[in-house]
Amino acid sequence: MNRQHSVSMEPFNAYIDLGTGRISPAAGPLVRRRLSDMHEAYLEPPGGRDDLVYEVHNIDVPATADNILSSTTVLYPGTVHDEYFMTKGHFHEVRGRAEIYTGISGEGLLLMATEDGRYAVEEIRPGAVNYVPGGWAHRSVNTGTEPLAFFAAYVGDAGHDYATIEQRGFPVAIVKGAQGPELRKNPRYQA
Ligand code: PAN
Ligand code: ZN
Repeated sequence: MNRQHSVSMEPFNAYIDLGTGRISPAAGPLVRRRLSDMHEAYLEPPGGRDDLVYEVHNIDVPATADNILSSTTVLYPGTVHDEYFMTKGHFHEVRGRAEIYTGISGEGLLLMATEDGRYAVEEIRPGAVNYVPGGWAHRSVNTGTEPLAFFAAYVGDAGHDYATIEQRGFPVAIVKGAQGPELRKNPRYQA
């Protein structure tokens, strides 16, 4: 069969600074999240603090199933009480949509959870490729002392469901222990 697909885009490059994780020149919108955008995410609220927690540098393509959306996230080091700085975390609105992360710089953990309360933790570091299957909510956590940067790519129609995590939380939190990162049960978690 000789079906022709209508061509609607031109090929292009984007450039990631492998030191900082930033994409420059900007290839799409930059999202910045501060503690005030996510104070309910931490086990204990951050009080009057309003630190910049992370930036998402997007590569702008239409959010359709024909495209692959991608971005880098730069997650700054820090803690709220003893809980490491982290992203809001989300399910994909289209639950079956998978995602790939790959570490660029710094060190951290990727916390994942299903709606029925299973969870998994994998490291994010340069060279690690994290495969997040459909149905797993995901949140990244900076457990190091430098910014954590990673690249993410996913099917364009996935969408982001933040509300489910805002309401139920993740089953565990990642906190700074005497020997390094530890998991702590989230007492407010609702399966
Ligand atoms: C990532 C995340 C990014 C920021 O690109 O969107 O790390 O985290 P939140 O979206 O949870 O604030 C991704 O998983 N996209 O689907
Ligand atoms: Zn995602």
